[in-house]
Amino acid sequence: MRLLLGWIALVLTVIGAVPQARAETGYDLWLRYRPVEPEYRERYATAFRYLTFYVRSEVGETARVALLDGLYGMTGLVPPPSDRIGANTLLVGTADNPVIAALNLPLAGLGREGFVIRSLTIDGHRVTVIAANQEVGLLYGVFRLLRQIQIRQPVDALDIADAPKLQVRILNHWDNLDRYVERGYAGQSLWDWQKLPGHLDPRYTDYARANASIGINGVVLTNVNANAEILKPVWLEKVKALAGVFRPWGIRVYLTARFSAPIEIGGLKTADPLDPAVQAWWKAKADEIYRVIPDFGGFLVKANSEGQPGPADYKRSHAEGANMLADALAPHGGIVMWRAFVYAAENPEDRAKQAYTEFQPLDGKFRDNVIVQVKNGAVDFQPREPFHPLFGAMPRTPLMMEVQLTKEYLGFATHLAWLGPMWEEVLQSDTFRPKAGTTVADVIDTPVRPGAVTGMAGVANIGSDINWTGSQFDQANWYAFGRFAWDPDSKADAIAQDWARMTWGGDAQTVEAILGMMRGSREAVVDYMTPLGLAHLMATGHHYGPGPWVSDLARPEWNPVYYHKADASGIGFDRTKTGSDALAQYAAPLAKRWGAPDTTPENLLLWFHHVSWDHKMKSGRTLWEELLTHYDRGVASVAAMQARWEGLKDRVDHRRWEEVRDFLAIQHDEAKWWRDASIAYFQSVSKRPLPAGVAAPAHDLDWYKAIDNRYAPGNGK
Ligand code: BDP
Repeated sequence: MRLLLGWIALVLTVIGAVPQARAETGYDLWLRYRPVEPEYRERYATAFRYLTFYVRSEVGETARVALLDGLYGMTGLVPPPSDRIGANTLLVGTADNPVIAALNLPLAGLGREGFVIRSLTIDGHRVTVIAANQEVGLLYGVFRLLRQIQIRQPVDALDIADAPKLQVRILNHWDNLDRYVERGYAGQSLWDWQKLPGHLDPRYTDYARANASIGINGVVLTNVNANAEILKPVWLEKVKALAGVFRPWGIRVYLTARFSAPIEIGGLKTADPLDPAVQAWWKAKADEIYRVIPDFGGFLVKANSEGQPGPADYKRSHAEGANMLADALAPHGGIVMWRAFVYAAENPEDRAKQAYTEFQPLDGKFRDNVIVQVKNGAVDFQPREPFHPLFGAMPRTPLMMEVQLTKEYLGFATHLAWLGPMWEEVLQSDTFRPKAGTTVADVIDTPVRPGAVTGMAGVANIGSDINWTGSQFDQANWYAFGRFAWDPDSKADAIAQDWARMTWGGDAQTVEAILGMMRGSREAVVDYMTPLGLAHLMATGHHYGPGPWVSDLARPEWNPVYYHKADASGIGFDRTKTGSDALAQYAAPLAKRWGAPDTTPENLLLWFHHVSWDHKMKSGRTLWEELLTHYDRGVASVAAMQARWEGLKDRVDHRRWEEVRDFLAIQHDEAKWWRDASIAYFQSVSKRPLPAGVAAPAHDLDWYKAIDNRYAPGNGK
């Protein structure tokens, strides 16, 4: 017995001594709010000893509770409410409150969602103020103040004024009504439609809180490959229930609109956008939606792409289709996000060109409440693509950028790939339109006319998994999306730093190691999957693993061989004048720079050029050797991440640590799989030997070709 008690005591001591050992699942995301270290506790507890929070509405109340929740978690104290402003008061309120108004804070230019956080002296007392024009601004201000504490910043000389640069900061959920998530690697859809509206899963609130904490203010609930059912009354009641949970967090709901809905659920014979009966049907539908959900955000539409119905079915343009829906929503203040991700299986034009060809001539033809949603690159969410040529090419049309958080083409949830650098790379690309120095970020955050809608969309990576995103590190991509949508000029590294500290704890050594892993992780994926500007070499359908040899699919552009065009002479897609001339869709200085192999950045070389296997690279190696170097570097980078993570074993709670360790091991195996399969295939085409020191693939090409992963998750249905 004594021995047993001794053991219990020992175990308790150990647990007490190593608080990191407590199992965490990742459910708390970057909002862990663990107690701050003793040396910080006094500082934060003192600064916010009392709270004066002027609440006017549901959103204000949400902000107040979120604040108390965070402060309590981190300092162990709940500041008592106080109606007189004395020393160490945290004062929170909107500009229409006389106490706030009297402070003359610079709120004028900050709009609905902006806020000011300031350290002030009022009547000789040190006070901290969070002020905003609307209560939703207070919500964002509260999360910003909490972040200061989470990352252990001083709070005694605060002077922050901030507002989002984009209006619509929205997640696109590719969620089907049966809870299957297209390209989802994190379990089922969060939306438990069958139990809605009767049961509101508390997770909806946790989800909304996480979004609000990073400024996301819109959610498209349904898949772009749309189902008209969602527009039926019984489903709208379910949507209303979700909208009710999200509203206090400043979030609006949107739906995808299936273009053929008037036929499928309306009993009409046509969905022709110029047909008065069709127009009347959509108007009535919009009126009905707004009766149920007065602050409904609007529609997201994928039309005439990958088999979806659309205006072209009636020989109408995308503008005619979008405008018809826009007119139905306009009286209620709703918007249409019309996707430019358009390519048709019947169209022989280079797939990278089709969106521009179709949309650029429509510049200026869309209603004011239409925003065209453009993917970051011209093909399809590849590990690396040059920015989409439509950015800067439609100066009279609002454009929003769409990025993919869910890693369909970057190894699913088990590959650690921090996407911040990819988004920063695209956003900071110079479009040269209308002049040098106009970045993609400038294009999307400068309204095309005063008040014109702006935005950014992220294809969600969120599902029912306990850790939300399928892996701990994919939470960083959700987090980063919010931060970039708030400020497209953000720096990925600064975001990673905040995320790492909030998610894994404040200790500098841990954060540095995690940042070291994150920084190079996207490039590692590029290296072992699609180096030097290659793209779309993934296996058919599910896109899990390599399939560069695939050449037997019905349409040319479904086949990886279409994208790499490797033959005995060389490899790469000629998009110059001698080839598809997709380059002509970019501004002249870029077309010129990228028009010759020598002036094209090597990381885009094979996107634009078909070059010989013996082409001399800057390193002095031939292209063939360079390709091999990249494959090896990719695998080595994953091994380096594993080594770093090993070093964090006792610094990170065990459950999350083990999950990451296991996923890195999977990633390492799969990086080798990519490397070996790619080398085996390209060697069969290039007929070049492997230089000394480059390991031969573990198996022959047929072995890789025979791999069948037909049940890999997330495949489109
Ligand atoms: C592709 C996905 C497909 C989506 C499509 C889209 O494979 O599942 O429906 O994008 O964005 O990359 O519409």
